Amino acid sequence: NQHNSFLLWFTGLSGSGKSTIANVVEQKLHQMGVKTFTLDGDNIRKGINKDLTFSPEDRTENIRRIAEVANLMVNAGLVTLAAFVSPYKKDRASIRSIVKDVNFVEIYINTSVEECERRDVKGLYKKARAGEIKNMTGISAPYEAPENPEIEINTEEESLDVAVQRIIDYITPKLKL
Ligand code: GGZ
Repeated sequence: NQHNSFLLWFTGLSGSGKSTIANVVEQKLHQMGVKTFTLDGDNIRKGINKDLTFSPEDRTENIRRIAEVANLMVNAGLVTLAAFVSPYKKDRASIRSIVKDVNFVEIYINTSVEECERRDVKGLYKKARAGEIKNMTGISAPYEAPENPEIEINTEEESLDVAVQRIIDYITPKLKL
């Protein structure tokens, strides 16, 4: 099963649904016989990037290292999925230049901060409101929304299944199955 490898980059607020969507996309790709790897906060911020905070400078360094690692994986032939808040436009633009532009698919998980705060899966928004967490994206730190993402998902209007299928439909023609 030969395929072209590329990077699916999921950006959006904490709790927007990035990891959930990425995980289902990955399952579907496996069913299609595609070799994948997913990078997310669990395997990156607890490992290679455990020295980094959520300051603007450290977020930039976080994304730079992830982009370099993702580039190695893409070069090794894996469809690589990455789910990170990645709030800064300039950082996302630099991913695009680290990984070749044609291999980069930016997927904007557009969920309003109101909805993310309502879900508050990890209780982080509550802590941010109480001042226990500083630099919380959407509350006390910026999120610069993508203007021209390859794919935009509005999780408040679109079901998980439909969103996943749209992503699969976008990438299927890029795959040599
Ligand atoms: C944003 C934070 C913060 C702050 C901890 N701001 O929903 P989560 O928990 O699992 O995803 C968030 C994750 C963000 O890490 P990233 O590496 O994706 O961020 S960035 O791309 O901006 O470097 C959230 C948790 O870590 N978290 N504190 N202050 N998210």
